[in-house]
Amino acid sequence: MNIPALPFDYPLDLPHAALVIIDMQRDFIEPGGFGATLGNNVALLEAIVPACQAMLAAWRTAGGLVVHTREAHRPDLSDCPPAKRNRGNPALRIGDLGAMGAMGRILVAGEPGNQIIQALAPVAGEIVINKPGKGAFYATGLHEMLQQRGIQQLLFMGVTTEVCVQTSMREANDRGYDGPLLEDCTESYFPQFKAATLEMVRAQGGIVGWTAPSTAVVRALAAL
Ligand code: TIU
Repeated sequence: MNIPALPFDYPLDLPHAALVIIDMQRDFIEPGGFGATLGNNVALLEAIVPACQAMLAAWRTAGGLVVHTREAHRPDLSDCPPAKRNRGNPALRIGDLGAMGAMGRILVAGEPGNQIIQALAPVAGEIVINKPGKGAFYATGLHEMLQQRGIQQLLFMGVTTEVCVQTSMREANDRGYDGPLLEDCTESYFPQFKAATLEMVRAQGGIVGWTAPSTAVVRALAAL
């Protein structure tokens, strides 16, 4: 199945492919969460949710494997080094109680803000991983889970484009996976960073991977 993509068409092999949804959690998408406390406009990120829903629905209908990640630390923060915690707003660090309190402790597993948004909630049979780093492969066992299932291709979506999505895509590339970044299903708090990331992923003949609109994948899946 050829997906129209850049820098050239992508040969999708559905039984060996997984859709990886990076960190579509309340912390980043909803007001009062970690993203907002860093001073970001979370409405930018919320705008991709309908496209993500359509892509996820089409992928599920086609029977593709889905991986959801959450940026999440243990409650004792033993997996959050000072190099990560001592960043951003000094009054609101990872592990602190968020601004309004309703989202719970920032980027801590099990807290309300750490849940994947309702619109993209995982269903039975899908892989859900908590990741302590920006990349989905660091300290998660994801590579082994994908190897057990014979997965070789990864389609990426989620937030934020230049931080956790790009890091995960580069980690995947080094581990032998390839695939497209779905350009309308990823977003950054900085539109220029999203644009630059799309460019750098597909530059130099696809040095990191491909970029494609999710509608191209949805159309190809519908024609199966
Ligand atoms: N998931 C992810 O990208 N984590 C971040 O902290 N991103 C920011 O852009 N801050």
